[in-house]
Amino acid sequence: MPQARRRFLYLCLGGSTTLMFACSDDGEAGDEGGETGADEGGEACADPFAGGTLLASLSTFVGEGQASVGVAEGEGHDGRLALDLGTLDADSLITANEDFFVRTASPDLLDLDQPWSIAVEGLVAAAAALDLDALAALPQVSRAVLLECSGNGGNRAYGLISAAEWSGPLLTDVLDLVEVDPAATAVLVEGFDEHSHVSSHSTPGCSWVFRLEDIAAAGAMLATHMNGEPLPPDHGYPVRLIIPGWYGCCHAKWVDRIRLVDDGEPATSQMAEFATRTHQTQAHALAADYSPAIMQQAAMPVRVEQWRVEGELAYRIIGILWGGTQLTDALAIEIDGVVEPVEVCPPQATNDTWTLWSHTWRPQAPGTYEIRMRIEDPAIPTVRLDSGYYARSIVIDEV
Ligand SMILES: Nc1nc2c(c(=O)[nH]1)N[C@H]1C(S)=C(S)[C@@H](COP(=O)(O)O)O[C@H]1N2
Ligand SMILES: [Mo]
Repeated sequence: MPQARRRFLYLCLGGSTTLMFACSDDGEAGDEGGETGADEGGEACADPFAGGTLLASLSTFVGEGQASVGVAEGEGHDGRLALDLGTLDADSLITANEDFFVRTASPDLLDLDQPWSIAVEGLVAAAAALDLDALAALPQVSRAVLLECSGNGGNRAYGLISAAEWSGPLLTDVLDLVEVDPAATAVLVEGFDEHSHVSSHSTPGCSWVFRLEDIAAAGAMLATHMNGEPLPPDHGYPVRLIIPGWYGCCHAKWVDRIRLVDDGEPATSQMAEFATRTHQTQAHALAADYSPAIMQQAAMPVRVEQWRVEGELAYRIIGILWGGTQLTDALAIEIDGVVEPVEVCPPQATNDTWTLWSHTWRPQAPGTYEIRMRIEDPAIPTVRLDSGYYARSIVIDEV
């Protein structure tokens, strides 16, 4: 069986309902069009390294820090764990719960001895307290969704990014349990954040204001499960917000308050703290002036493999493509100023989570090479990508 076909099957077997739907959708498209789909996947994704030998795998990029990569550090508000992206493969595109990046570990002042309750207040006919049974009684949805911290960077080898399958009720269904005042235009979702150890360098607290139409369009959910397990403590047990496509800072963990508000609502301190990193034009005073904190389409290499194929050395650059709001086949790679298209196979099938790609490379001389990705489609915004934010450099010793 060609390797590409195996990879495609791995993707389908990833344990995700959404991915399985994506696969069967692809299959149907293939049946109709006769071009793509699982059966033809092997041919479509020819493997230029078939029969070759993998000699080495380089995943240390020049000038990057390894802080908390694969090893949890700090506690409470300073608790961090970064995912080791160098090991990412087609069968680990859903991150295991214990490997999923952590930004803020479980608050030690969280009282889980009391039954959990979410206060729903503000512009509602009557304030309510929702317990976990009320959430469990609603229709449950499951969705593979990638989270990236808006502060993800080279200091942690870009490891503040991971994907999991989240399950729970839609936030819109939760709001239907209360009588929302017609004057309400937005909803503030807040998570518990009382730590006995207070961070020296970032503001504790996690609340964000979302327009009602944005939570409906994104399919925001109050997740109680992660990869089929109750949420782990560091990921928001017992309930967190998941708003597919938005930066991590919007996904409040340990959600205990939901407030219906109007356009006069001030921005929260997190909205101000993350204004630059979520690409706002400024830290606006009013929440209504913030644009949705969505992750634009982005891509970067995660490792460079050295192969011997038919007696020759060749390199295979493996990377990820994530974010964005529409599918693209316009990925391109720029190595020291030379741009080439990247054929992503199997192609990007969702913007909810990441897609792996690989690219064959034959550097002409040993040296340090900068790798930058591009999306060659002017209709797709890529402000962060184009700024060079995800450019990574690798040392090649042998050609
Ligand atoms: N209550 C609470 N929720 C929070 C945070 C926080 O500090 N407190 N951090 C946010 C940020 S900045 C990110 S990137 C994500 C990370 O989610 P994870 O730790 O499950 O990966 O959680 C968000 N939710
Ligand atoms: Mo974040």
